[in-house]
Amino acid sequence: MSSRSTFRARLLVGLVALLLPMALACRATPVKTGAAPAAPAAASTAPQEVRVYVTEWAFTPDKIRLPGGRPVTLILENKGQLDHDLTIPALNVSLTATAGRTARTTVMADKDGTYDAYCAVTGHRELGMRASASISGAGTGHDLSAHEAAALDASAAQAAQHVSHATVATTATRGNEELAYRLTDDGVKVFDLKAQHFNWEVLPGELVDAYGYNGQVPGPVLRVQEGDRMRVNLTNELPEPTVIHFHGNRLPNTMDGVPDVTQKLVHPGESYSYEFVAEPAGTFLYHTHHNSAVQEAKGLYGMFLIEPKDGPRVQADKEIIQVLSETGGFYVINGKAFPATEPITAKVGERVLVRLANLGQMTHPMHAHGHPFKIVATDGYPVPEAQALTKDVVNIGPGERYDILFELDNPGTWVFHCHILSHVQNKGVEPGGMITVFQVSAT
Ligand SMILES: [Cu+2]
Repeated sequence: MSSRSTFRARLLVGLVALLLPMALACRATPVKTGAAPAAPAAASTAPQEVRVYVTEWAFTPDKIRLPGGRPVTLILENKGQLDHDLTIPALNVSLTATAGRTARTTVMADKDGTYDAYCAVTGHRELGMRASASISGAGTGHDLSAHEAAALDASAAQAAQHVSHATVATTATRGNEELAYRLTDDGVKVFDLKAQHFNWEVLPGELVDAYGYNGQVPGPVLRVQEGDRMRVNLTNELPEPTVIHFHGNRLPNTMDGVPDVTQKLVHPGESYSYEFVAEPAGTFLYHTHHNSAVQEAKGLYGMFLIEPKDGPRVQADKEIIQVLSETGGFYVINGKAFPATEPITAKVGERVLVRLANLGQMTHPMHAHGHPFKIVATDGYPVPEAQALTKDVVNIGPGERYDILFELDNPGTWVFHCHILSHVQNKGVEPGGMITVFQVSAT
């Protein structure tokens, strides 16, 4: 080292010592941002900000670079739907950012090296939330060159762009939105469905050619009460004819939606109305019944829920809908492949009802970690309590529905997934596909 840089290093170390007695007294111990120096004269000893983005199930960047020998403010920005932390044992860092929030801490990084970093929330490390933190320049009072600072900024900016893109992808497009109805003067609940052709994002940046109702895969949820008179207006905006079949519920033959058997095809630009009394109560479906192997696989399906008129059959704190399918070469739950599938969050002591439906063309053995579940309804029909099987795998075939009830008593990050292991891949890469993270918090 040249005498000039040695002198500069000593000067910087001296300045740090002068301005940061607390930080130096507890080296490698996080100090509150408030304790960081507000020293306009010493730009190089102001904490260097290092921003890390976190989402399910990754840190960006996953190779975190920290300048050594000076205070560093670590900023953890959580763009995900679950709480996460950034834990770096070697630096005594344990920084928690709740979903959608940002947290920060200032540390002195004074030992060169590369250290393990991860999310310490139970199960998250195992799901791939690992990173490394590299410190360089410790002991020299090394201040980042303009070039290094610019490189760090650029990588943070790139990370920001990357993560915000992912966030848009996983939250801006969702299926299963509950469809509002209009009530006519004579008490008919009217729903409007448009069959449309669009691109659907199954994974961040991964668009598949889709057909769907009202721009969604699965289409919007139709929820009514047993005994309601309902009308569904279908408008065909597809480049080909279509129809709707209501699947599982009782209805007049003329409303069954089978082309050339009960009705004529609805051609592009045409509309057709289905009207019937909703019965019985249960978990039912609606889907196309024309050119089905193409149209249904592209996403022309949705949930049709008829609630019992005398209140729910099963008391649950939370209802989750999961529609399985294979779309555009991806194995999807509610139109998304893991890690874009929506996590289920609940607390110990809660009861979670999952309405599981299969609108794909394959059978999927869905397996729950951590908790068994009770099968409380099959194809919409209630299972008498004495016959309700307790299982941790339910094999669901095309067109079937199972209502399964979890009684949560085991905190942790569990997964609920298809046990055909090529179905938990995205085009051959594991993990992906039909996996949902089931986050059970202790309180
Ligand atoms: Cu499967």
